[in-house]
Amino acid sequence: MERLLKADKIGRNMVMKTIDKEAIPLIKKAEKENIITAWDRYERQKPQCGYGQLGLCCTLCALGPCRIDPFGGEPKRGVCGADGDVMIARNLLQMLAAGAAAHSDHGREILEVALKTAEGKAQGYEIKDEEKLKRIAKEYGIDTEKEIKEVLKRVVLSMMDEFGTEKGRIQFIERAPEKRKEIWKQLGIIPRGIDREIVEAMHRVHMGVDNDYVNILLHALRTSLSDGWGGSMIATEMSDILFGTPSPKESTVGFSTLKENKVNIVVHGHNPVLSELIVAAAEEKELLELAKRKGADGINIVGMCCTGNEILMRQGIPIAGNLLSQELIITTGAVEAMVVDYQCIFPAVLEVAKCFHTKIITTSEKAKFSGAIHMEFHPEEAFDVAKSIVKVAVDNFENRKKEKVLIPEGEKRLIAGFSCEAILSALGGSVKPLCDAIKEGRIRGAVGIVGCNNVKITQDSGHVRLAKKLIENDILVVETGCSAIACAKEGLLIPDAKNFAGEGLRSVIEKLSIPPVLHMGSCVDCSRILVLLSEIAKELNLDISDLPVAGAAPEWYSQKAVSIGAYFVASGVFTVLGIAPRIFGSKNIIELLSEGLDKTVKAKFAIEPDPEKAADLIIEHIDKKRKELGI
Ligand code: CUV
Repeated sequence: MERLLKADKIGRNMVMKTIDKEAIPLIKKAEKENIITAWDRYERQKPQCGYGQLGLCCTLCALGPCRIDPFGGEPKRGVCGADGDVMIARNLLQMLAAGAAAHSDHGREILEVALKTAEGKAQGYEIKDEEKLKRIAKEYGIDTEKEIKEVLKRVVLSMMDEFGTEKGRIQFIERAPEKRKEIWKQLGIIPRGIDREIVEAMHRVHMGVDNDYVNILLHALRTSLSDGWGGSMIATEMSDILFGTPSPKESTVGFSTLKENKVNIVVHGHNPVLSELIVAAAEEKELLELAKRKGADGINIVGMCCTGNEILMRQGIPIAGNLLSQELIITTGAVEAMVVDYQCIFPAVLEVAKCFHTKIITTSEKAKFSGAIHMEFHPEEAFDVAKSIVKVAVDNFENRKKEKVLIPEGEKRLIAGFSCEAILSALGGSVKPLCDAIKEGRIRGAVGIVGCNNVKITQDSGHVRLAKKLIENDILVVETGCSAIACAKEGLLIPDAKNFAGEGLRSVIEKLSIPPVLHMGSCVDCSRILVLLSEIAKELNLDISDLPVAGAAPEWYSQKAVSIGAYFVASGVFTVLGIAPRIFGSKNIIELLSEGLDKTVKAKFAIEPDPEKAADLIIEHIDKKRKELGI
C-alpha cells in the first residue's frame, strides 16, 4: 500500500512528460494546436479509481460491478461472495491471459503465413534461414533430409499443434535447464498447450469456478509459460525462418528519421508479416517513380513500437519511437500514412490524424478502427496489398501542408540485431567467454529491461536511468520492446556508450565491439532472453535462478507485459516492476508474489517506481547470487 501511494505521488508531481528531446517541440506544437494526447487524457482521468488501483473492483459478471472496502469495513465481499484475494487473483489472471493471447495469436498468424509459404500459396514470402529451420526441425524430431518446403510444412504443423496440443507438454519447454523443468513439474505448471492454458484461464475467472487465489495464480504462471516458452518463442523462431535471424545492424532512431522531401510511411504494431512486405513494396520501381511524379525524392519507411523493432533488427529500417511517440509522430504533419496491424495502437491516432493529412490504414481483420482505411492483409495476395497500401501513401504526398510540417532534428545512431545467434557469434560461438567474464567479475551480472512506456512515468526516464546505473555498475543490459527504443534515443545502443559503462564491463564490450546495452528485439523476442539464460545456466550446470541476473519493466502498461513479467519470474528471474500492478488490496497476494514465489519458483517480484532504487535492488540481488555461487 505504501509503495502504491508513493508511486501515485510521483505520478501527481510529474511535470515532465518525456525525456525524449525530439518529442518536446512536438508536445509544444500539440499544446498550441489543441491536439489531445495520452498525457492530457491521463490528466482528465485523475483521480483514477482507488478501488480499481488496489484491484478491489470486479466487473466480471452482471451481479456487479462490485467493490471491496480496502480498510476492512463493509462491503467485505462481492455479491457472489468473492473476497479481495479472489477478486484480485481473477483480475490478474484475466489480464495476463489477454497478454498471453496477444503474443500467441501473433505467433499463430506467422505460422499461417509460413504454412502458405510452404505450400507455395503465399505471395512475397520465402524461407530466409534454412539453417535455423533445420535446427528447429531436429528439436521436433522432424526429418531434415526432405525438400526444404516439406520440412517447413512439417515444422509449422508441429508448431500449430502446440496451440491445442495432444502431447500435453509444449516442445520448447525442453530448452530450459533440467532443474527448472523439475521445479515446474513439481508445481504442476508445465504448459500443456497454448490455447488450452489461455482458454482455461478464461474458464477459471468465470464466476464460481476457481475460488482459491493460490490456485488461480499458479495457473497464471502456467499460462505465462505457455506464452514465453510457447506462443512468443514460436513467433520469434518462425519469424527468423521467414525473414532471417537478426544480426547487428546500424540504423537511426527518433522523429528525425522522417524525411521532409520523401513520402513518409510509419509502420506501427507488432507482426513482421506486414511490415516486412511494406518495406519490400516501397522498393518497387513503379512506386518510386510515382513518388517522383508526385514531387517526392523517395519513399521513407520508419517503424514504431515492436513491428518497427522487427524490421530494424532484420533490415536496419529506422525506428521513429515507442508507445508514447505514436500520437506525436502524426503531429509532425509529415506522415502520409500510418499502417497498423495490432496491439499497442492508441484508438486516439485517428483523432490526431484528423488534424493533418495522415491516413491511418488498418490491415488486420481482428483490429479495425472506425474511421480508418481498411486494407486487409492475407498471405495469398500480401505483396499486392502491400503495394496498394504504399500507393495510398504516395498519392497522399501532395496533400501534405508544408506550413504544418515540423520534423525535429537529431537522428541518433543505434545498433540493433542481437539475436542469441548474433550474441553467440560475437562471443566466438559459445557462451563460455561470457560465463568466464561473469565468474571473473568483469561482468557483475546481466539484466533484461523490457516493456512499454506509461503516462505515469516520464517517458523513457525509467528505462534510461535504470540502464545507465546498471551498466555503470558493470552489469550487461539486454533490452526489447519500447525499452530498447528508449535507450536507443539516449545513445546507449552504440559502442561509444562504453563511456557510461564501468571499467570491467567496458573491457569486455570494447573487445567484442558491442554496446553495453544490447537490443534483442520486439516483445515476443523476450523469448530470446529465456533461451540465452538457459544456455548460460546449462553451460554452468546451474538453474536460471542461480544466475546473477534480473529482469525489469520500469514503465510497463500492457496486459502482455503482465505475462512477460510472470514468465520471467516463473523461469527463475527476479523481476522489478516500475508500475504497481493492481494487487495492493490483498496482503495475501502481495505476500504470495514476493516471498511465496521465492520459496516455490525461486524468484519473485519487487515494485519500485524510482529507477535508481530499482537498480539498487537489482545490484543487491546480483551480489547475493554471486556470493551464493562463491564468485
Ligand atoms: Ni511490444 S513494449 S508498448 S507491449 S510495443 Fe507495445 Fe510489448 Fe512497447 Fe509494450
